[in-house]
Amino acid sequence: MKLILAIIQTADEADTVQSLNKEGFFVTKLSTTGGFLKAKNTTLLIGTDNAKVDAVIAILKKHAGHRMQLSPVSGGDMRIFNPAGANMVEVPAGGCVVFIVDIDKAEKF
Ligand code: 2BA
Repeated sequence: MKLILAIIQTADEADTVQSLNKEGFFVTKLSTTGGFLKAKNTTLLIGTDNAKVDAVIAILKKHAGHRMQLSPVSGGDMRIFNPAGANMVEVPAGGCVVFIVDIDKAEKF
């Protein structure tokens, strides 16, 4: 068994946890703070079988990994035209730091 500790952006928490739960994974959420930037983040604790670690990583990558996403802007040179009518700009989002730890034994009482 493994314990996966995933530090994610709090904005990505809802989608990530919902997707993990939907796939049958148990998750504990901790409200945490980065020691360097002092910004709030979220740490997920996920205990799972060794064979399912890659499935968890795939979900974390999809919902919490580094990506570019469109965000509305009111002006500036970086504006691009969006067919939906709004002025949008691509901004970096997400980011996930993962630690995977061997667990000798896990029990529930
Ligand atoms: P990341 O490396 O993507 O780390 C994002 C957050 O993940 C960190 O927030 C921290 O909460 C956690 N984290 C990352 N690596 C960790 C580790 N080895 N052990 C425990 N927790 C870890 P922050 O500490 O606020 O860092 C925010 C960003 O600032 C980092 O992004 C990195 O780009 C930079 N950074 C952090 N510490 C640094 C340092 N000592 N020197 C230079 N840059 C640093």
